[in-house]
Amino acid sequence: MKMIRLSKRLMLRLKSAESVVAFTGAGISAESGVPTFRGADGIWAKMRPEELASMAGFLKNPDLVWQWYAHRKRVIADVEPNAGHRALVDMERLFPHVTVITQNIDNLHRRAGSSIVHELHGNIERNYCMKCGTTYANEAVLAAAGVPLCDACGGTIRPDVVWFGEMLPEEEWDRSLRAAQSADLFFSIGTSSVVYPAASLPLTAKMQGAYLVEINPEPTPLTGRADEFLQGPAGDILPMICTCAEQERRAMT
Ligand code: BV8
Ligand code: ZN
Repeated sequence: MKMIRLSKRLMLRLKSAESVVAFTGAGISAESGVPTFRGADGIWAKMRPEELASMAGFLKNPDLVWQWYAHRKRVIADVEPNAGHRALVDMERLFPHVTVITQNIDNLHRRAGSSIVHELHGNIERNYCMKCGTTYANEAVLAAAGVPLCDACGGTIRPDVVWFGEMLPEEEWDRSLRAAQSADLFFSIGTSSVVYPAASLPLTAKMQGAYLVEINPEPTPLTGRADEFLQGPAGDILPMICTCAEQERRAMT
């Protein structure tokens, strides 16, 4: 594991921070075995997001879209949270307020034990009828051959995720915006920062005075605006940040 040096400014923020936000994308789940979107082996390498993760795509070919979500549901059911997810849980021991804002639909932050998780793009473990709203767990929809239909009204069931062109869940968005606006320290972790409005949150936080740290093995459109860029895998860097924060904050007591 490549040693990463944290700047004096970050050490000072780790010592004094009250409210910390961790904003995550597919990269934090890569080390669990969940393919990213735009990575080389990424899902999108083979298909265009708009085609599958959109109402137009679903109406055009519901079978293909359901096969794709059924595949991702099975992949995600077989993986476990990794050291990166666990480090964000550990942060709750070190800082008074820790908020996870995620673009991931894989439920791994909840499974790791994070207390406050705002899912901006939904959750692949939830499904609902587009006609009457009845909700369904994965067991029920994965048992169906082809496109699952609602027992109550015969309507078509869809995964409870946000498709391109769809609004984000209002409450999750409002809470995420408030958390970003009151953060002392904002980590942008494992995201290519290209999908909006989610990608606007890091700069919203910075404009409100947060110290903005990006964690990613590759630079992104955000890198030039971040206060600090820690280049490497989240599963290595986040536990290291927890160790440093513990030392800095212990020195305080
Ligand atoms: C909306 C759920 C409005 C479904 C998802 C032009 C300009 C700006 C915006 C737009 C535009 N044209 C269209 C838009 C809007 C569009 C958008 O932003 N498009 C982009 C592509 C330009 N946004 C929308 O449509 C949003 N809705 O705008 O509604 C509206 C207004 C009025 C009325 C009605 C509507 C909805 C967007 C949500 C779509 N749903 N997911 C599903 O998953 O199936 S988006 C999905 O893709 C993810 O949730 C995530 O947000 C995104 C993928 O990005 P990342 O998670 O960052 O993953 P990626 O693979 O790209 O990057 C991984 C990174 O990790 C890499 O940088 C890699 O280096 C790094 N990494 C790899 N390994 C590691 C690592 N990092 C750390 N550790 C490692 N080990
Ligand atoms: Zn129904």
